[in-house]
Amino acid sequence: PTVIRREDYTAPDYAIDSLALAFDLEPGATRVKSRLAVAPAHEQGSAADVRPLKLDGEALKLVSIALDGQPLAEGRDYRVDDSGLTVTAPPQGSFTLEIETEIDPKGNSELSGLYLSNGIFCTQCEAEGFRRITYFPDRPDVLTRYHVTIRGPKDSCPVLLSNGNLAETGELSDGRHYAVWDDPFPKPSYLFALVAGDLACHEEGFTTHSGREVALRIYVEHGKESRTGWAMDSLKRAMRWDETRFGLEYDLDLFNIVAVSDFNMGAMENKSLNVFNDKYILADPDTATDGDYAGIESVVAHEYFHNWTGNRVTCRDWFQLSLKEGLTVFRDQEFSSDVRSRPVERIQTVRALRARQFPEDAGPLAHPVRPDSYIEINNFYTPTVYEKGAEVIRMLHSLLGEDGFQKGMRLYIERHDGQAATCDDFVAAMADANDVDLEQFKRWYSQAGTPEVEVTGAYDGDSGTYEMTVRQTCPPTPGQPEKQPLQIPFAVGLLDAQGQDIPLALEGEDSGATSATKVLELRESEQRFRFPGVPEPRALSYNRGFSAPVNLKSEQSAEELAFLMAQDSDPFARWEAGQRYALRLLLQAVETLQAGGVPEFDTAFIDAFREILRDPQLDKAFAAEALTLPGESYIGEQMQPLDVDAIHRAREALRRRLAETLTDDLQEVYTVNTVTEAYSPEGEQAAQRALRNTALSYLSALAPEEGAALERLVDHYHAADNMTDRMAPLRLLADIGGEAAEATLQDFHDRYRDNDLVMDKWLALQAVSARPDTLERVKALEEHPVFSLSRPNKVRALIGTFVQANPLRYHAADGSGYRFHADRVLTLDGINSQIAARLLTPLGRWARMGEERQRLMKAELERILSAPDLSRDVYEIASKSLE
Ligand code: HT7
Ligand code: ZN
Repeated sequence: PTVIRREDYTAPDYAIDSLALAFDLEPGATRVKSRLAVAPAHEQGSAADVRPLKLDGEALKLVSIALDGQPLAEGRDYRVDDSGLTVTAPPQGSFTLEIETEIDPKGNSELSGLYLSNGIFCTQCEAEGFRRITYFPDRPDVLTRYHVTIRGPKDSCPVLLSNGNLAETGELSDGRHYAVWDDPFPKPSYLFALVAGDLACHEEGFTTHSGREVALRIYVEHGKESRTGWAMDSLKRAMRWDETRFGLEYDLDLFNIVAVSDFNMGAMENKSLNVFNDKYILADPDTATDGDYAGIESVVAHEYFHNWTGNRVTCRDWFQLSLKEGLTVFRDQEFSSDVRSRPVERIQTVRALRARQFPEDAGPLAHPVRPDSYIEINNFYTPTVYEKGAEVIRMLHSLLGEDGFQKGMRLYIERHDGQAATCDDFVAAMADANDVDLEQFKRWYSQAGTPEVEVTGAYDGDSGTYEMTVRQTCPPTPGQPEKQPLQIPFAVGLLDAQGQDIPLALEGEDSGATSATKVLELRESEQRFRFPGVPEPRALSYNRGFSAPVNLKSEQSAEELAFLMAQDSDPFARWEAGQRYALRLLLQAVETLQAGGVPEFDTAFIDAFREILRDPQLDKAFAAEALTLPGESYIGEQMQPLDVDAIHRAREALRRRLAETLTDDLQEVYTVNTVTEAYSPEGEQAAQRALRNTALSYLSALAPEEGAALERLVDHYHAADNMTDRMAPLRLLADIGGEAAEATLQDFHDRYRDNDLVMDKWLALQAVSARPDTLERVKALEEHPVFSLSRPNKVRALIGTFVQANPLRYHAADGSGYRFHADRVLTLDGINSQIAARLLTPLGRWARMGEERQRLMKAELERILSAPDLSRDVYEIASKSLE
């Protein structure tokens, strides 16, 4: 397959000033007529300057093509191949091209282009789905005005939607009707959308800051409308927040959201017609957890925020994807931090970054935030582009401050509104607005790998000076053996013996610059920073707030970590100290278990846990995070070869030790945090549930298979009046197994068998179970009527959960997990190659395993690679995974 390289970018030869599209909807044979107003994008001094017009197209049946009203002849005027259609010798100057194609929405199992989701016509065009609808320059730097006519049956498609404003509706013969939509904003083809079906609508209004009345409509399948309230509320709050914090207002009179049940990702920001996976719209207390509510709030906000960062200013090419995604993730994270608890949001973000992006950056698929090449762009919607991309934006925010960052945003939008821009354009706007040099900072966009930072400190009692030496390195990644130093904002603090922050100013700075947290600017491989006039510190607190996405190499003593865990004024650093301490104990326990011993755990750590449990001042959501041990996958990232059994046993041993020693405190926390008011998904109530369910989890580690602990879980489940409290014990029961667990799982199944989203939870609960027979169970569940390989949510819930979130059973020593995994990837590749490729990535982490597992994993990758008719998507991931 062809490798597309960033350095080969060339501007388009033609502009498409307007596009009229007319759809005649039929499930198996939809006709699409298009009229393109084509104009040369380059000076054409003579006929010799005229270039061929290349249009992308895939899986299309060409019905007719005419230029300025004259039919074209294949061979003479145009040629067609697998990737598109070329008009070989167009006339000089502007012209009109009319094309008719036929497509098959019903047979479109890729869910890219126009497809049917449970009888609803819907589109997904990012990144390259528009070419599966009609022939067109399907690239983000071709911005066009769209005029769309949709004709369809009135009974099955009473709702006909596209982007922009509704211009006209009317009746047709044979029970059909039509709607015409006009989008006044030129847009790239990836933002085109069409939806047609029998949908229920929840409508409310929003008045923008400047007084524009906007109709907000959320469309869902009938019967689901009662679950749209939270999404609507989230949308309104997001719209207001974007006005207040970023000064960005909505620009049309209508904003539509449609939720469908079959969707390749979470949601899509099509101009004024966002299309969502049901999962990120539908919620009520009985069926959605607090986490689901938070997810909906953030994804609804994320897609809305794209209206400015992505749609009004879009990407020049797909290498610039992080320009819109990194920035928009940063914006949705800030929204969540402003409306929820900032420290808890930061902790959860970092947990996710470490679980997904750090492993990617350390593996065979590592790539820069702005990649240099790809075979299939769909493979680059990655944690690196999204989440590390957001960290890069956050570092700019740290370096420039809120005012400086917003100045940069204003300049960026002023310069590039209505354009397709690059990551360099964004950084240039930030630099110019603040009159700073960000050349070195740009390395964050081009250099892959997670940097490592090592800090050592020395105190000179005579002069009262603390000197910090900071070294940075970055490990080699594929194609990048050598790395250069990065510009890193690195936040540090010093704590005195009482746990108070020591006010800090760097040598040479005036006293006005003194602060409790100092953001050091790292630029070289090794730098020294001197803080004069300070008392001897008791502990050093670094990378406060996770100011940079780096790994810390520095060793801190157990005492220092326990002290920071109890005292650090920076909540993130306080949580981090607990994680580092826990990780150290767990890795020691793994070694002990491997040597046949019985692990022991520091009482200082257990005491620190007790302090957290007993601290009434502590935010409960923070306490829940602080009491959660690092997960098995994250522990596994810190060791090589990875021993999944020992890790599981070590973590269980620490959980049990904590539960046994702190039983009374856990019981107390469990009891006092019972929520008695009517359900609300946020605030103190959600925090109480998080803390109470964390306590429940520890208490279940007390001889879980018998007596009181088991009873408590079953009672908790039956007493619950909301999904959060039902899921928490059920997840624990699924690990324990036995009669009580089976009965409760059956109860859950029977109660929710008609709710698609809840059945996904039921599948996932069983796929993540630590029980030895989990793989057999997963295979049995594939036969359940609710499961289908053609439905991405089902695949993710059952197979995705097993291969990504159950290291213990996935890495079974006999290779059965790997074999199952490869089999499903191969079958799925013939159905939906995007989903198959995403599912495949865990096989690429073979280098972390012991010899025998490495051999088994590589053999499966080779088996995949040798299969006939492999998609580009799967080929790229499998071949890179073996390099
Ligand atoms: N910009 C979107 C990314 C996307 C996507 C969404 C749904 C299905 C397929 C997709 N391919 C790419 C979603 C976002 O990041 O906001
Ligand atoms: Zn996005």
